[in-house]
Amino acid sequence: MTQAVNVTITGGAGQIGYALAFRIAHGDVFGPEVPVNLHLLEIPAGVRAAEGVAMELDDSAFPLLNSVHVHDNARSAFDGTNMVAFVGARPRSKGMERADLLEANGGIFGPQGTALGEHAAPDVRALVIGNPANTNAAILAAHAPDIPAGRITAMTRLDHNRAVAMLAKKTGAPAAAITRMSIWGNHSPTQYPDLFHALIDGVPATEKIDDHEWVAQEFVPRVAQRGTEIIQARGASSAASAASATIDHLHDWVHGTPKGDWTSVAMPSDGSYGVPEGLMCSFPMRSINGEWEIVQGLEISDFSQGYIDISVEELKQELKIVEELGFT
Ligand code: NAX
Repeated sequence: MTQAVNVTITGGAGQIGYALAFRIAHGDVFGPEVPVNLHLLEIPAGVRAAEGVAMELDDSAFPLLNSVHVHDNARSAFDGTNMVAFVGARPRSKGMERADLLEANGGIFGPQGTALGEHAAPDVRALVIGNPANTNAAILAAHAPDIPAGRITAMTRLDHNRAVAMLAKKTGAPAAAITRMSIWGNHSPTQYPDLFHALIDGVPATEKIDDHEWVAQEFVPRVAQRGTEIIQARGASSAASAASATIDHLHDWVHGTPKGDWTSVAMPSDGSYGVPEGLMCSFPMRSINGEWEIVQGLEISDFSQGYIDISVEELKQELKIVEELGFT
């Protein structure tokens, strides 16, 4: 057996954490040869519940689960960690302004970024799921300047998977036949799911969907609002699908994206496609040798550019607020 990896989940007792921990313990990220030490970080009020999750993980007798630890402080939770899923965040409460939400989360992701930078293993990979995910990741990165830029990411894989599923339903193709979907911008209602480079069984999706009306009126808004649709039906926000998307992101990061395909990841821009350098923006992304690389050379129509510009503008505004608050 190879050496065990340390994986930390923040918010480990929450709904997403509860679904995610079991998938990681089962070996769904690193594969069947790599044992895992799982670390669950919670706020003090969540520690007892996290202990319950740890008990259930023990009771599952996963062959790959080396150990489970519950933490109430970031320093011990990140000590020697190789991978962190940042799920725990401050949710938006009724009447809360965006600036208040960003401030509350800055108070979480600033100190957690410092702890990550000081205690994580040199090869750490971080994925922020907790909202507002892109800007939380930007705050985290600003507090961990020694971690290479591409090692701190934010999740748009759930949006990506939702877009694949919606195109599959529309065309009658199985989800597995759809490749090269892209999510651009912010993980927020301004995100732009882009099917203009997508393939269905290797054939451009635009040969089946040449209807901009459907894209503008149905596809883009429904992908962006899918989270609300789930809440209305389930009475709770997406959890298993969010955990599954987290697994997909982390799995592809470690093992690479399938040949000929790509996925969507929010990472600091290198200036590609005119997105300001450093902005934590979602792009079509390939994973090669364990590193994310922005897919280059895609032709962006005026139709698509209009959407991308709006989302990038929102990201710039969020960043400006947290800069003014002193978090970056
Ligand atoms: P829950 O409220 O069920 O769980 C969150 C957990 O985090 C709680 O147990 C809480 O005690 C813990 N927590 C809060 N602050 C913490 C801190 N400072 N350190 C450690 N733990 C802390 O929420 P859940 O449904 O699991 O969602 C978690 C986050 O994911 C939310 O911010 C949510 O908005 C976000 N989502 C992001 C998605 C994405 O695609 N990027 C999709 C799903 C989800 O909406």
